[in-house]
Amino acid sequence: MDMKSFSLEGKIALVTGASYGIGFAIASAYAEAGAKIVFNDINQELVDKGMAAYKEAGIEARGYVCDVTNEEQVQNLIATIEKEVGVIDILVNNAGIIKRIPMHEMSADEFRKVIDVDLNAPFIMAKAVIPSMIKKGHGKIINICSMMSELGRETVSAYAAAKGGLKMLTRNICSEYGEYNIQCNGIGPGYIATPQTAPLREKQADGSRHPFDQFIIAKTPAARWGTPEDLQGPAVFLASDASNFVNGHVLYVDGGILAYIGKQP
Ligand code: NAP
Ligand code: GCO
Repeated sequence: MDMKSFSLEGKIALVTGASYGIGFAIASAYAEAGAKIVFNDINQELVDKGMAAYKEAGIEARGYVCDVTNEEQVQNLIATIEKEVGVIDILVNNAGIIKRIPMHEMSADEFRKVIDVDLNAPFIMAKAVIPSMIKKGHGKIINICSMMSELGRETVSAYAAAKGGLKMLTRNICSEYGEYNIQCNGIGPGYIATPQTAPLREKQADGSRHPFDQFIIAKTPAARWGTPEDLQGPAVFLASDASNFVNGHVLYVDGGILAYIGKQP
């Protein structure tokens, strides 16, 4: 086997919402594998924070302000990247939000907002890059899904609805564009230690672990939270030629959560 098929040398990768956390870790791995990195975030402050972090890691990245839910801004972003950097080979739909509110207390606007960022935006982004990918003769689209693409839990109805929908959008992009040599796959991270999950790991007043923290450790055969770095190898694989016949798949990177019934009492 030619190990060069795992290389991203010469590829252009756009990772959304990649100033920190999972997106930053994935983009950093892509840079190490040889890709040129482009990222966006919701405001200038976050883009500046991201630019400083990439610089510190020795990565030459380009950052743009763009709200992924705004189709006009997204179309402008893609046109600018094509002009300033080139046609995008790899798109990672990473930007996301969560609202933890019991469903019967959630307003329809709050529900819509989550669906907008976590489901409508990946559609808007993918729609914007696919025409150039078709012309170029290949493309990789990677949607960051979730445990909630498969499982429910209290307070995350909108997030679960969006991430379940994102799994099906992944399969549909595969179905519709596979013939153009475009592969669309998902990554389903387990519980990963990032600012998004910080409230679930906060220490209790007496210094003990948050009950949700204990619950996740018990629910994960690996007996730990994941790190953004745990997602790097799978993300490089799905962006590289080594996965050219992998399409419409969600690769769960969860320390075994989905395989496990839970600790017996
Ligand atoms: P995150 O807080 O979800 O970071 C995502 C980034 O996207 C942030 O910089 C965020 O900005 C940005 N963003 C939000 N709305 C945006 C918009 N409309 N346009 C552009 N950018 C926007 O952190 P994360 O934990 O690294 O999560 C990354 C992805 O992985 C998300 O899709 C998340 O759902 C998914 N995920 C996370 C976990 C986990 O355990 N952490 C597990 C499974 C899946 P702000 O900082 O202003 O919000
Ligand atoms: C939650 C968490 C999760 C994770 C992740 C799991 O409140 O349950 O935030 O939804 O972030 O998406 O894969």
